[in-house]
Amino acid sequence: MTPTITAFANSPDRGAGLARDMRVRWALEEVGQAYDVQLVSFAELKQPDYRTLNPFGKIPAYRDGDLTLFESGAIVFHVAETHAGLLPEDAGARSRAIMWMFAALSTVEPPILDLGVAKLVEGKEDWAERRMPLVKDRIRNRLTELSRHMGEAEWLDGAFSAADIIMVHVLLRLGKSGILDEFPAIAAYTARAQARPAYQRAFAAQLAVFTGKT
Ligand code: GTB
Repeated sequence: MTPTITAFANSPDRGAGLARDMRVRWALEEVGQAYDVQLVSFAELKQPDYRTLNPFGKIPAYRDGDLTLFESGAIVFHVAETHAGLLPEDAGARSRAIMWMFAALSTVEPPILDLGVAKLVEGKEDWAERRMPLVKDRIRNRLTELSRHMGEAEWLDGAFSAADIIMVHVLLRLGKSGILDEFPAIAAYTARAQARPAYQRAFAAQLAVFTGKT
């Protein structure tokens, strides 16, 4: 059976690959699993029908036969568990890859998301400018720690894994902030990941949704 994922019909990032369907597309491309895409509008996301897929009314959701999943991390994990190539065979290495997926989502992603909140939600508050250095420094602290861990390593822990998909996609959300450039080893890590054919295919597929509408 071909799984179906949900994605924005009109992504606010205009095809920059920052919305979270990109992680799932990338994982599916890495393992060579074909997939269908259900494009949804912001209004549809909040309808009762869509909330049967994701109670929180967000993309991505994933359906395969009787199984429905939401949360991009859980979906990527499921893809990695049910296909060869994205989780190590060795039990310890596999647990560490799963640990890194959690680290990406619960330790590295929150301060990066906060930058978006600081700009888009709080940007007009009279205290926004004063808060911004704190927000950026929290990201820099995480990236300093991540950089120290990685050194010159190619991937987070040995071979490329589902954890690298999640981590790199989390880091790419820093976009044009310039913060990634302050960490050459991490910038090289994200560039290495973006050069993977599976990333390129996933990126092209989500970009085509945007260009197809213009
Ligand atoms: N924790 C969930 C997961 O990982 O799946 C979070 C899912 C989520 O936040 N989805 C967002 C969504 O559906 C899209 S990815 N939002 C619609 C809504 O809440 O109504 C977040 C996102 C949105 C836009 C950009 N962008 O324009 O650059 C980047 C990322």
